[in-house]
Amino acid sequence: MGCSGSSAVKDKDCINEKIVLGYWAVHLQGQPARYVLELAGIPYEDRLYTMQNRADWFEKDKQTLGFDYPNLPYIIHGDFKITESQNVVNYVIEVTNQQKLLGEGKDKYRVGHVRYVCQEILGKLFGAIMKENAEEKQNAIQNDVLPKARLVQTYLGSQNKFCSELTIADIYAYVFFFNLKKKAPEAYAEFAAQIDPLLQNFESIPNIKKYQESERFAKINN
Ligand SMILES: N[C@@H](CCC(=O)N[C@@H](CS)C(=O)NCC(=O)O)C(=O)O
Repeated sequence: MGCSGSSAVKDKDCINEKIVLGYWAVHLQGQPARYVLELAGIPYEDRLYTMQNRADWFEKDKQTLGFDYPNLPYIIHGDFKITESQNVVNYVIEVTNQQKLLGEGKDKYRVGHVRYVCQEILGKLFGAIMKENAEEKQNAIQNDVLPKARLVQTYLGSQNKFCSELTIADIYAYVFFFNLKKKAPEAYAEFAAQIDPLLQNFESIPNIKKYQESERFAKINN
């Protein structure tokens, strides 16, 4: 269909519509968008797909919801429908007026480094932990994941967030290290002293604390 003119992101047709975020009930590529929505404190529908009911996505919604590029995660906001995880995050940041999460001036691109590197190693971590052979799994974590994770840790230094205010860099780093800690605790051990404060800082934000104690979070806690 292509672009159809420059309608405002928050146009009158969708402003009163509830945002629907569709994604698997896991903490991977769709999780940063959940955190952005939780930080905003607005009601949204967290539409969870599970492996047990994967046909709900692959055989039903993927075919029928009308996406140009059907994939998970997705956003439906009124008639507006988008996919691609980074695109989805950018949309929820803008529509919830949280552009400050992107950083300002050159910080925007420093924040971008952390965001995109963490997204990359999150994907590689997932690939590694799916390996059934224990040695191959360890090698993949050591070679494909940890070198860049160490760069992120060095860049963080002794701070508990990357900039003076919370940014999307903290959210992506949180999601990556949360998974590393949970799925490969032995690999996480070398990061604990420096990264635990970043995890704790994020978890102490009132809206995040409330979310992580809620039924919504429990449902994806696997
Ligand atoms: N480039 C896409 C990749 C999305 C992707 O690989 N999604 C996985 C889950 S993380 C999926 O299961 N998609 C469902 C599908 O392929 O239909 C993005 O960043 O959103």
